[in-house]
Formats: sequence, C-alpha cells, structure tokens
Amino acid sequence: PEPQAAAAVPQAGSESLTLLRRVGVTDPTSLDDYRAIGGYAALRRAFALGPAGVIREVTEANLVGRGGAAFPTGRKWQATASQPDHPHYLVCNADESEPGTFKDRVLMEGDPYALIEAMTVAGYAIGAHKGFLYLRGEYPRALALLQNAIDSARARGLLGDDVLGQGYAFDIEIRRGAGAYICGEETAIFNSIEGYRGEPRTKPPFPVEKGLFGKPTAVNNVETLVNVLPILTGRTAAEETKLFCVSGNVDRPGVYELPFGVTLRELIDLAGPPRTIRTVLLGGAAGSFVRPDELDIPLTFEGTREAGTTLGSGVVLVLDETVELPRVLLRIAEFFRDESCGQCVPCRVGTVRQEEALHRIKDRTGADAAGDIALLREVGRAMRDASICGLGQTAWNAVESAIDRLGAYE
Ligand code: L3W
Ligand code: SF4
Repeated sequence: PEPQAAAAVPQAGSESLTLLRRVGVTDPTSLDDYRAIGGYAALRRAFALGPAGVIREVTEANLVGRGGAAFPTGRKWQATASQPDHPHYLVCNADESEPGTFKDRVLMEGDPYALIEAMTVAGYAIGAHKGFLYLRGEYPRALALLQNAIDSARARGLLGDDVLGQGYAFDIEIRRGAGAYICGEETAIFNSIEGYRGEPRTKPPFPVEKGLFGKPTAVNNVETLVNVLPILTGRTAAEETKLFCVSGNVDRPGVYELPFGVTLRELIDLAGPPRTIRTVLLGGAAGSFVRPDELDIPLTFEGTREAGTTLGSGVVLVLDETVELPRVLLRIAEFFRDESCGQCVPCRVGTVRQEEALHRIKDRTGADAAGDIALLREVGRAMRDASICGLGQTAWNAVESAIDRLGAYE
C-alpha cells in the first residue's frame, strides 16, 4: 500500500466505500491482488449478459456522467452501439484538469485495474475493439501504474485478441495530454489523438455518431466508468455514491466517497471546517460560489441545479474569512484566458475582457465597479450564448455567482 494514496482518501479502510474500497488498501501493481478481492467479476458478468444486457443494466441503474455534465451513460452507450458505421471507439477521458479536481487521479493511482476492467466492459457494450485512455500529462504516476495494468492484463488474456476466452478482441492505448485544459473537452481529445491541435469541434454531430476518426465513439470520464463495475456486481440504486474533492481551508482535504444527497454542510463537517466559512466554490472554476447560509444544499445533480449551482466534477473548495475574493476571481479569470484555445471570438476575446475588468475592479483604476460589472455581464452573456464549447460557455459562471450571491464587490 502507498501511504500517498491513503492520505488522499481520509476515509481509507471504511466499510462504506464502494469506488474507493481498494484504494490505499491493495497493491495497485498486482493483478493477483485485484482478482483476489473481486476483480474481473464484472467483466465475467458482462459476458454472461451480452452487450445489450450490459447497456440495459447501466440504463436501469440511471448512471450519469461524472465529468460534470451528468449525461445518462446508458443512453450514450446505446446510441454508440446502434450506429451502423464501424469501427466504434471508446475513449476514457482521464485528462482531469478542472481546478480543484483530483478524484480520477486517486482512482487511477490507487486502483488502476478497475479502470482497465471497466473500459473493457464499456468497449464490449458499445461494440468497440479499441479503447484510448487519454491521460492528463501531469500524472506520471498514474501513467506508470496504468501501463503496468494494461501490460499485465494483456499478458493474462484479459486484453487482446480473445478476452477471457470469450472471442471478444479489445485493447487499450494510453495517449498523454500535454498540459492544455481544453484537451479535456471531448472533441478536442479526438483532435489531439488524431495528431491535430487540441481544438473542440462543433456539436452536433455528437461523438456517438461522429467521434474519433469520424467514427461512432463513446467518451466517458474515469469515475463514470468505474461505477459500472459495482452496477454489474449488484449494487442497488440506494448504494450509489459520488466522489467529492474537498480542498481549501479544511483540516482533512482529500477525496470523499459519500451517497448522493448528503448535504454540503455534512461533507465539510467530515473534512474539518474552518471557524468561519466565507464561501464554498462548488463544481470547479466552471461552477459557482455559494454562501455560508446555503450549506444545506443536498449534493445531487438535481439538488444543486435547483439551488442555482452545479455539482460539476465534484469540487468543494472551502474558503474562510481570510480569503481575498477579488484575487480569487482574478485568478479564475486568468485561468480561462490562459486556457481558451482561441478558436472562437466570444471566448478568445471575452476571457481577456473579463480578466481586464476584474483587474480594474481589484485595483480600482479606470472605470468604477458598477460600469465594469455591467461590462462583465455583457461579455459573460456573449460568452455563454455564443461560444463553441463548455470552456467559453462557463467561463463567467464563477465570477457571476460571486457578484450575485456573495456581493463580491459591494
Ligand atoms: C448524444 C445528444 N450525446 C449531449 C453527450 C456529449 C457529452 C455529454 C455531455 O461537458 C461539463 C460541464 C462542466 N446525443 C447529446 C449527447 N451528449 N447531448 O453528453 O455533454 P455536454 O455538452 O452537456 O457537456 P460537455 O461539454 O461534455 C461540460 C465540465 O464539463 N467542465 C469541466 C470538466 C472537467 C473535468 C475534469 O477535470 N475531470 O470533468 C467544464 O465545463 O462541469 O458541465 O459526452 O457528447 N443529443
Ligand atoms: Fe476554444 Fe473557447 Fe471557443 Fe472553446 S469556447 S472552442 S476554448 S475559443
């Protein structure tokens, strides 16, 4: 066991864990250990069910994507599987780059075989024979562990021409990102794998129809895929969990696995809250700030949406009363300006204008705050309505929430 992995999971060893059950407890380099505690039972069950049966179970379990957008996984798989065009591809989006997000890293470093097994199940369900694992370039440890897992699985007939002797061929290739946040956007991943600049494509057509190399492709986040294993081995809907990445001013930062519906307050209490909470950034840089009197929000995709915020990729960044909000907002704006791929005007220009306005407000130079806030709203609306991809569409979310919910500049 790696102490590093255990530290990242404050609940390590707890009976209540499903997705993190093995993290910090078993040796991530040992296929034998993985199989000894239930590994590859889900793939065997998948072969017994057949592709349509797997998709049915995933659909009935109401699994939704864990990258932030919560799209139903069963629907995505069904749409890919039913395309007449071939080959079909599976892409695992492991380019975890959302600020404050580190759950996929913990899964990949602590339980790499689970992801390899889950990708094999997904590939089988959608009729793919090749899966690409698009990994964040700054995760060298995950790379080594995943490559070891792929190689040893292949050597034991769990990948390759005849997986588990079932006549199904599937293999996995790792591709590394090179440091660009935008390459986590699903269609930018396709361009990156194909050898082009990592720029998003317009949607539709959706990847399920025209994805990697123009072929039907299912793109799934790491946590989404890993959820398929307990679904196939009998987890009930009531036992479904979510990974939360808790950071900032708490005593025990790390990845927490909890049932959906736990409140923000309960989660922060587990992590050891500061004396006074000024705000919590929920959902990442593309998410929104919430007030200390809003901590009873239930952490479900619907609950957070109804409260006018988002669960996103599970970011919970806790900030105490010492936080300098204008500086945090400026940092977020710098991030989006840096990471915009520059392909479309609203985002390329809007992220620069947003940063400039936040600079002026912070330094109180140039126009007064009211004028700059009006400008921010106008630029924000243009980015949200007219950008090609999620980056530009959400680049104003956090700033808007700080102005409207927190009164950041009052
Ligand atoms: C078939 C349709 N497929 C939608 C598919 C689509 C995609 C998925 C979600 O991510 C989130 C945002 C932030 N037929 C379909 C269809 N799909 N309609 O469903 O699609 P979409 O467009 O709603 O979202 P998206 O662009 O995939 C946006 C989050 O991502 N984000 C950053 C995330 C960062 C991480 C990380 O670091 N791990 O996740 C930034 O915006 O929360 O909700 O597959 O093809 N009719
Ligand atoms: Fe690139 Fe931004 Fe346009 Fe997305 S919204 S395609 S990141 S310029």
